[in-house]
Amino acid sequence: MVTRDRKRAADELVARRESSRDDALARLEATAATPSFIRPTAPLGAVASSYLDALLARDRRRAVRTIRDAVDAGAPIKDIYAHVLEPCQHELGRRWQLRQLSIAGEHYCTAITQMILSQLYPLVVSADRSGRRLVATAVDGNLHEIGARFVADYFEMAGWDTFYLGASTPAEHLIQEVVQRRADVLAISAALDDQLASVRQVVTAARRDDRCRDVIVLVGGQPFCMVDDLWRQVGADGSAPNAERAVHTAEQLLAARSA
Ligand code: B12
Repeated sequence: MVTRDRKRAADELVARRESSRDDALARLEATAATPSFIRPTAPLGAVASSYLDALLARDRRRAVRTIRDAVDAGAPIKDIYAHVLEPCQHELGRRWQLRQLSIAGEHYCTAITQMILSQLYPLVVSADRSGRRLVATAVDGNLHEIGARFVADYFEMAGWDTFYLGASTPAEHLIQEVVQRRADVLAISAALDDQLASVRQVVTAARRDDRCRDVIVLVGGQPFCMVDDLWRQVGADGSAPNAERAVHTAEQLLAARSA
């Protein structure tokens, strides 16, 4: 009896593994069909290409120099974010999924991008302050911190005071922070479908807390880029496909609220 149960359990495990391997292969094929995120004819396309080359060559000094040269040549910081750093990060993901880049390689490249974001930060702080306040983070379980960081930096460039909490902030602690910072907007980021439950948990916690009554909740990240009204389904006030549009959405929602 025990042996038969074990055999059935083993058969189920193999079947599950095979179907998840099939899913993984299907995803791989879909990614193979995705063209590179680096297009030499796009704005700052040549810089993006050189930056990616330097990352893949594991040449940190060249990567830093490439960005510094672009800034010195007058490239706006927003363009460096949107046309160099973001497509290069997405391209690393594509290559990782195609197994052209190891996990160690992706970690190395991402660490350089994070270092560069820190170096650029003094240029991100805008002289004109709007008096508005933002708390931004990746939801509980989400280790992808760069999307929320981009969002925070764009709000900072628009004159907001921003409080960026990094990766994986548990809902309860996040709500406390929103209250203590007197945030006008809470921006939360998810990268995978299985992080949507955490998103919903934060939105529900914010809605239940009277102190967050006036807080606008924005959600974003990959899953929200794939399904148009997913933000509505998780109970948020809005979403945006990128950091630039996130600022517009927040400002529109605030203006509509005070009209
Ligand atoms: C670096 C990286 C990691 C790093 C993150 C390190 C770090 N410190 O951040 C590590 C190694 C931890 C990691 C782990 C995993 N990763 Co990963 N990762 C990436 C990668 C290559 C880059 C992410 C990044 O930096 N993007 C750059 C930012 C700027 O772009 P963005 O996140 O899209 O954000 C923009 C918009 O989405 C939007 N946005 C984002 N957040 C918000 C929030 C709001 C409110 C708004 C309005 C807008 C907004 O604006 C941003 C700026 O314009 C991506 C590839 C990709 N396509 O993004 C894969 C990727 C996201 N990872 C993936 C996977 C599968 C994983 C793992 C499951 C792998 C594994 N088996 O362990 C784990 C999951 C970990 C976890 N629990 O979260 C997949 C997800 C596929 C999916 N959606 O199902 C991707 C897409 C790779 C791929 N091609 O398959 N990863």
